[in-house]
Amino acid sequence: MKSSVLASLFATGAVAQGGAWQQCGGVGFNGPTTCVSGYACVYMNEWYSQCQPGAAQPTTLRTSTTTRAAATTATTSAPAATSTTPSKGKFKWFGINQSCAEFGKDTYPGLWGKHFTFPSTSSIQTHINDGFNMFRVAFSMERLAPDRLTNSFDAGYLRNLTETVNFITSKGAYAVLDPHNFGRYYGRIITDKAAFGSFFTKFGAHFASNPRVVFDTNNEYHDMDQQLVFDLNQVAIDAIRAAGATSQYILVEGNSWTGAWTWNTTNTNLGALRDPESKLVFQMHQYLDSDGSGTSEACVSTQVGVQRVVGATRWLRENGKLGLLGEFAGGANSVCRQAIEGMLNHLHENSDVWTGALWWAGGPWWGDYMYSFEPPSGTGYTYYNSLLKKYVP
Ligand SMILES: *[C@@H]1O[C@H](CO)[C@@H](O)[C@H](O)[C@H]1NC(C)=O
Ligand SMILES: *[C@@H]1O[C@H](CO)[C@@H](O)[C@H](O)[C@H]1NC(C)=O
Ligand SMILES: CC(=O)N[C@H]1CO[C@H](CO)[C@@H](O)[C@@H]1O
Repeated sequence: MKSSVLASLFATGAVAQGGAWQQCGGVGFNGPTTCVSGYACVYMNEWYSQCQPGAAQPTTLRTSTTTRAAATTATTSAPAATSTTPSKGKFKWFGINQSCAEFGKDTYPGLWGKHFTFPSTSSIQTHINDGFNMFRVAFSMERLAPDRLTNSFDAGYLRNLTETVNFITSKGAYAVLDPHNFGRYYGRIITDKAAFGSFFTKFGAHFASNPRVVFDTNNEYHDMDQQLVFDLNQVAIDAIRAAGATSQYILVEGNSWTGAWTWNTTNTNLGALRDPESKLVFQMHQYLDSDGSGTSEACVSTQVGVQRVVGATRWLRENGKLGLLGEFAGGANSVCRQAIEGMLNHLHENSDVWTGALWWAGGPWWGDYMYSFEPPSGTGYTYYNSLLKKYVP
């Protein structure tokens, strides 16, 4: 590009400068590649450069050589309060997992108010006021269908679950129904596909008339036969559709805890799942600690978020699929914050294939849990709400 053309672009203001912590480069990025005064565009990886505090070089377009050099001198100080808007793109969904109705795994059915509870509608309302529009409501299959997967549903648990769902959807948000069972029932891997199907026949029929419900086949299959994971997903899809729930999206999940970082090596067979309504969304999860388990406050690096999801982005695009990052979180520290912002910007940038993302987790019983997104004082909520709010649709 001729410098005169560039000069006129800058002169007319057609190309703005990136604000603090904004994306300023990367494959497929078309926004401003320079940063406001006091910030420099730092190369983080092929897909993501970011405006970080440092010497600004506001009028030069960077080559990867100069940005790589800048990266080596980048500061890692805590981020200033940001008021930037995220990169271009628009999510369909952005929200919070609501975890508590599946608590008390050692005690089935357990007692409401002692071993498990249901999400706080006032907390959900607080999130809705901030623009969040999807809530993934975890529950346990053992409490809904006690003793046998084929048994009829427990009326009290179903009523409480339905009340939570109806509260969410009556406010115009989406409710994900999340059987938080890891492909297991009373701790054993589910191998009876017909019984699994019968659960979803009843479940699909019960929620068939609510178009803002989103079905999830199961939370985080793991250490299971790959064909079985495929079959369980397909059986659930077929049962939900046959029960008359034809307008809703269905989230499928993969093996290996449905990890985004291992999707392209583990779960590629799931690309062959079939839905007569063509409304499947591939739900993946991603944590940013060293083993990806979401058990440490520490994130591997400021770039790890993007690094762990780019392969999934490529898989979704190459296979013509949609994805949802159904769980993500990081500790309340600046390394995690940069890693999460980079990852969300990448997803946002690729919102043609990524429908959105859901933080793990809200719920009234998380106490001082490092990722708690429960208002008003949850650790994750107080540290991350201002950042996450920027991505709501
Ligand atoms: C459902 O919620 C009510 C309170 O609204 C509670 O009294 C009851 O025990 C709950 N039952 C189950 C099975 O969750
Ligand atoms: C697979 O995904 C990982 C993690 O995102 C990525 O580093 C790797 O490049 C991907 N491989 C392919 C072939 O896309
Ligand atoms: C990463 C994370 O926090 N996972 C939790 C998911 O929820 C179950 C309980 O429902 C916990 O046991 C996991 O630790």
